[in-house]
Amino acid sequence: MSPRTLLALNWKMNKTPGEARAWAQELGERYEPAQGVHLAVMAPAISLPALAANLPAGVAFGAQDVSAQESGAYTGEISAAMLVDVGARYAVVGHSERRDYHGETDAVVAAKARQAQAHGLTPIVCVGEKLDVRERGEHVSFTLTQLRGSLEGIGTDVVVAYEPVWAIGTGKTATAEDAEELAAAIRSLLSELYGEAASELCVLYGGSVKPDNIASICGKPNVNGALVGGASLKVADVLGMNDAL
Ligand code: 3PY
Repeated sequence: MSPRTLLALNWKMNKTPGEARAWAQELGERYEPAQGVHLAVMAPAISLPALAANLPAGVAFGAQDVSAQESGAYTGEISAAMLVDVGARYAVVGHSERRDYHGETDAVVAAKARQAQAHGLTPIVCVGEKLDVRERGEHVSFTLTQLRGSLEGIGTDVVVAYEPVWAIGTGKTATAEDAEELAAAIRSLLSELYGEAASELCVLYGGSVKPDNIASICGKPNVNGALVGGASLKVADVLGMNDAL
């Protein structure tokens, strides 16, 4: 059985709680679930209660990060237990913006993913190479090494997002073939780590996904959906992507 399609939205640091509420209400008025497509919104933590109260039934939500710690003297951190308490189902970990701007290593990413899983959240583990790595032809080995380190001690309730850094926020999108090359390599690594369960896991592509390119990228055999940045902010674009899948 192939995994169902996950359309995961990454709002990044956009929308106030009031704007999140209005977005969720607008979605509720216009959203028609697409067969086999699971929609989930990754929002700033402060907006999660607004999503919990206003998203239409069947649409999940999650956080863009989670602490690697259980609780205690970690000023500014948000714990997995806090996210679960507001109804979150997912936590993105290891987005390239956190790896770059907050110095998160593979070991930190794995610790966050373990903490998420320990509380029943599904981590969405992000990996992907920068442009110089791709230009040297080392993108597959780089991404798999990053993934192996980021999955240390992680069980099978996990989603992997391949996001080439050169395609994030640049308007440049990987071709569907580029996405499939890495998704297939990721699936092989998941098979080595998890055996047959790997065929059921979602491998997403992320990086400048929009309504007009999502179908070709997600039409590839090893790509089970997308993690979407800019095009996740307008309900019309989200409906366009949902319908295209
Ligand atoms: C993008 O599409 O820019 C993303 O970073 C999605 O996570």
